[in-house]
Amino acid sequence: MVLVGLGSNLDSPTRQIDTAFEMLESIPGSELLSRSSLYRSAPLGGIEQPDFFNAAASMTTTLGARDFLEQLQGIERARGREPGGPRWGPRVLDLDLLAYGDRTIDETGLTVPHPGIALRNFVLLPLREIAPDFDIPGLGRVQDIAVNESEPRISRIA
Ligand code: A4P
Ligand code: MG
Repeated sequence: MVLVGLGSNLDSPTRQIDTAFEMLESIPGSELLSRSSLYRSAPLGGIEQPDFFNAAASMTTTLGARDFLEQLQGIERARGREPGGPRWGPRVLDLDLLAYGDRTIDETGLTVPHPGIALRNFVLLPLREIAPDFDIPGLGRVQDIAVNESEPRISRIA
């Protein structure tokens, strides 16, 4: 199973997330298993920008991790994501490969599990809905990873 994090804070974010789920369904050799609710949260990272909308998906794929990430990046581009832009800055669509089965990968341009998982409620809360028993390499079961009490506000909206 692979886990994907979705985020958007520009250009009708809720519509961006809906469209992104549809586009995930069309990745070759892959199947969308489940999608989480949508969450709205304050931006993390200190840049002044609109609230983010986040969600997560669980999928299966026959693609390798790098090919799968390239598919995610292709979807980001197709949605008009501009290359460059500040780290943690605003974006039309951000798709992160959160986990790829039980694999641990640390290569240029590909770190799996995604290093932000345990630090971010906007990742953890949607993941708890769709994959509570999933064992994230190095972190353990999703439902056992503590939420970050000091992180800014987050609410489930749909
Ligand atoms: N990359 C390496 N591993 C991965 C992976 N597992 N998944 C590389 C996705 N990408 C991976 O990504 C930069 C590079 O990371 C890519 O070229 C890829 O090869 P990016 O998405 O272009 O850069 P980024 O998003 O600016 O950086 P980063 O560190 O991925 O930031 P995040 O984690 O995406 O954070 N606040 C709220 N509330 N909600 C959010 O969703 N998102 C961000 C962006 C900031 N604050 C937020 C949110
Ligand atoms: Mg990213």
